[in-house]
Amino acid sequence: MMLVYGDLRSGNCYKVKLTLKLLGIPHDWQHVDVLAGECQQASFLAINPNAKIPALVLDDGRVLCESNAIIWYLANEGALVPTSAFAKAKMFEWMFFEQYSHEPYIAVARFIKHYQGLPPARRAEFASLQAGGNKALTLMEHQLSLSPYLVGASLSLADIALFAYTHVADEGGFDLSRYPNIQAWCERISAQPLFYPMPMNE
Ligand SMILES: N[C@@H](CCC(=O)N[C@@H](CS)C(=O)NCC(=O)O)C(=O)O
Repeated sequence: MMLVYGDLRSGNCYKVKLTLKLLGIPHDWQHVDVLAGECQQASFLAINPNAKIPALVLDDGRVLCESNAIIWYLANEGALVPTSAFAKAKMFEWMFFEQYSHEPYIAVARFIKHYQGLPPARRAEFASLQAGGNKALTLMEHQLSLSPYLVGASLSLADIALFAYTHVADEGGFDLSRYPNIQAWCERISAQPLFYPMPMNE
């Protein structure tokens, strides 16, 4: 059975769990406590020398890292992947956007505020992340005023990748009440029959 190394407090790991659950894929999950520094331990570095979770280990021992590569592998051209070449490319556009223009602001602000308790030494950095995070949310809000999901009428990996940190963006100081279309989209995703919620406030 495939094995995922991850910590469900991390949006990057949670998106892997959510994809597995939505697709009903049997798997084992090995908790790696990112806050306790377990990614830096030799036993984990043997799996991912980049010292980051999530990491997926297949039955034959092959390892796949990077959350969006993992969910792409898991989805395997199935229900969470659009069929036309252009729509598929739009899905990847949003997934690359997530890693470069969304996660570096929203996930980091969340870490500083929610997990580090906004220490004085990081307050200026925290404040500087707000503009980038709100820009990303504004772009999503616009797209979601045009279509129920980020790529048209159906749930895709783009939604899963961006839902992971967006739905807990308030923990990073972002006011989601400013983004009604994002809020409605979060509710739409949470209403999926096989939806799996992120464990909260751990
Ligand atoms: N681009 C990577 C980012 C992975 C990443 O940054 N993971 C964090 C947790 S969210 C991590 O493992 N950090 C290791 C550490 O802080 O020691 C992905 O999408 O998988």
